[in-house]
Amino acid sequence: MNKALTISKEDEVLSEIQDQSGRRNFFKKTAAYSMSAFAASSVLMPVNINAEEHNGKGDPAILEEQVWGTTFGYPVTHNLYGLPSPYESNVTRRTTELLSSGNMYASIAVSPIHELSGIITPNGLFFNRCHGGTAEIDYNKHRLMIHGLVEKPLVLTMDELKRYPSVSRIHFIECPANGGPEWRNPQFPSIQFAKGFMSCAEWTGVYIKDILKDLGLKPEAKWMLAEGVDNSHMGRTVPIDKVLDDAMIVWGQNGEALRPEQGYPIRLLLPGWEGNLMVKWLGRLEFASEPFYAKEETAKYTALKPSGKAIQHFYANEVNSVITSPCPEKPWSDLKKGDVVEIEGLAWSGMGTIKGVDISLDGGKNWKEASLKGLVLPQAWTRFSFIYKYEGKALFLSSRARDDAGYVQPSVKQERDAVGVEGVYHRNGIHTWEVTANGEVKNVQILS
Ligand SMILES: Nc1nc2c(c(=O)[nH]1)N[C@H]1C(S)=C(S)[C@@H](COP(=O)(O)O)O[C@H]1N2
Ligand SMILES: [Mo]
Repeated sequence: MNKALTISKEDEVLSEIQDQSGRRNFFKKTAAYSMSAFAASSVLMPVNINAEEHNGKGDPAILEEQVWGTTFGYPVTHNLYGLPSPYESNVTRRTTELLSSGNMYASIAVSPIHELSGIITPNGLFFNRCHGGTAEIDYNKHRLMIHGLVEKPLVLTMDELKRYPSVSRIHFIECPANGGPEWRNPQFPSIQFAKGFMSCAEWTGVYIKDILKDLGLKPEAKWMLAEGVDNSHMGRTVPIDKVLDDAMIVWGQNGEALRPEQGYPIRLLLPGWEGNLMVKWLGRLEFASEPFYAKEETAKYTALKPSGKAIQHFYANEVNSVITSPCPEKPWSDLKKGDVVEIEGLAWSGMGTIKGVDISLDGGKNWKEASLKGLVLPQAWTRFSFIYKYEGKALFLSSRARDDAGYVQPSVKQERDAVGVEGVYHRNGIHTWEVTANGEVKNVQILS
């Protein structure tokens, strides 16, 4: 019997996966803290703010009248759909042939996660992973078909779908290949390429369980196929317990309609699970008693084990974190010894809510707890902060997140010992930046 068919609960799905890989249970242990090491900073004066220095040099930015103070600005008729300041024009998604399978249609544009504040990714910067280009769908010609093992199959227009009472939830989406090119070695001197296969937004839509109340799910229905109408016709099968728990069909992204890049007019949202499962340009949901074994869950998106066998259904993205400041794009080159600086980063877990994040300055020998700031929500980005007095010395700066499901981010060594280096997906080993004595930041991996 197919093992997957015996799975009845999300928890069991997860623990089964963990048992199969021998990986998660291994890491499910309480972190041992070493509170020794470094003293907390007492000064909170931000760096490079020195009124005397500015005035003394006769800073024209203060002393001279600027053109924007003496002329009218744009009329309100300008930019009726607002755009960022031209001075922010370097803040964009980025792409490289290294991450493409031969063309820019089956490719990825990664998010500048180091340029973001808070936990929401603006729609124009949300990462875009597509396998057949970004479909531009005519809202009026799009339908959602729901069929298979339901009493009353249904085809909905988008207006009809939106008559369901809506809910809004903040969740990250992460491609399970985030960091995947770097299983063996760091490849990118960049946080955007090394960790930017993810973003976080407020999504608005309807729970599938609410639609199913009208349709009457047959008891034999154990799996749901979600299929896109884009050129890739991406299809993935979702176990029914996730569908009946928190799976959503969403049409809203940060207060406006989904962007074409995110699946306009609708996509599937499965909080915390692999981005690949969250089918964009969603056209069809089919309920069945068995998984569909779609291309993306046979040829790809499986987890290779050191034995050479692969785990086929592997869903949640595990607890993870990265320091976003400093990073290669945001070095510490202008810091002087004694400057106080905020180390900031993002933590997330597909298994639950972030409980804490620890920071190490010595590549994982000693750890100290960072503080979580702003909203701390399940399956959402969580921002962490650590105030640090710069000593002008080289550092190995790492972050280690913990979630309320009891998981702790593994070291790179633990991860390699458990799953080898042949994989593409689900890297969550502790990420380290080397900060050189002159403040440059390099992408490194600590193997011990
Ligand atoms: N229909 C369709 N859905 C899709 C894809 C696709 O190519 N076609 N790409 C998937 C992958 S691999 C990921 S990681 C997420 C990325 O979501 P985003 O582009 O909104 O960031 O969408 C998923 N859904
Ligand atoms: Mo993906």
